[in-house]
Amino acid sequence: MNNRLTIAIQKKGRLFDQSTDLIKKSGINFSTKGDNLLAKSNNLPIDILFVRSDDIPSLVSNGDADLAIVGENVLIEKSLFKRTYIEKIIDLGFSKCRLSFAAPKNNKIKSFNNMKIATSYPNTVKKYLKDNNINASVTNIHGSVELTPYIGMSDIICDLVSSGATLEANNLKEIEVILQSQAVLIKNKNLNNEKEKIADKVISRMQGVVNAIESKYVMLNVDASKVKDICKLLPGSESPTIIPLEDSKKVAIHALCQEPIFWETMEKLKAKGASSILVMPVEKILN
Ligand code: PRT
Repeated sequence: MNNRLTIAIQKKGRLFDQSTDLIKKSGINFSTKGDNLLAKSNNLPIDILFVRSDDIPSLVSNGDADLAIVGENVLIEKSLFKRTYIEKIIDLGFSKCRLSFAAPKNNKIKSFNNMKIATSYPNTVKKYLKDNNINASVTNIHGSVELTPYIGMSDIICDLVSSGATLEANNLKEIEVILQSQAVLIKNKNLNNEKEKIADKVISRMQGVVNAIESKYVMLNVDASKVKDICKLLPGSESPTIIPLEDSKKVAIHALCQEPIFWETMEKLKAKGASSILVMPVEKILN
């Protein structure tokens, strides 16, 4: 039996660069040549499969891929109204977007009842309509959703939005968000023991990379009498290290902060008497 773990990622598109980056930062070495659909890792029993996002949920549910990175919007759309064998494991924090209803700017929408809605996410939209007792018709269209109100195909659309520039360019206004999405790591629920062990290693490493993204290592000096005040200001730090300094009234505080450090936080630290405040990036964390 082949016990190499298969990780499916998007072949090309918005998720590709950050998915390959995450895999490489997790210590899985592989190289791709041209249009190859499969890459074999040379340091772990892992194969990377390059596929279309749309196909990822069914590949994982059927066990043709063991782990995968996909937009949560696609996962939800493809998993609604059917039984799947997929587990969501990690919110990866990139490719954030939202699925929203939008209408031509001059259209004053009071209710979605009896509207014609065009979308590439028919299952998600139908579920939303059902949950909210709205009676409307849904047309599935794969591209150029924004054009459909102008050719009479729809009254409103439901599409992904990130900056809002596409809606703006098409003279559409966002009316209501029905789903927030980001890239997620998913896993087949029925892996054998051998694959489960490799998957655990990959998941823990990927979690370590994701944890490190917002984390910072903070170092500063302060009067020993101010340690408590300063520690209260360090966001998401469990137990800072306190180090004596040559000047016996002072100590150095070193802390791993698992939340972002903004300028405002540094300014507050300074106001409480901290000096030489250094904020450094963290590459990986293994908890
Ligand atoms: O791989 P496959 O070809 O099957 O999928 P795809 O064509 O959907 O790929 P791609 O690369 O377009 O999108 C992959 C994933 O990126 C999506 O499933 C989302 O999870 C995520 N993502 C994040 C987005 C966006 N942001 C996004 N803005 N996907 C699409 N868009 C489109 C949106 O459809 C609209 O046309 O960008 C336009 C709106 O962007 P703004 O910035 O103008 O608002």
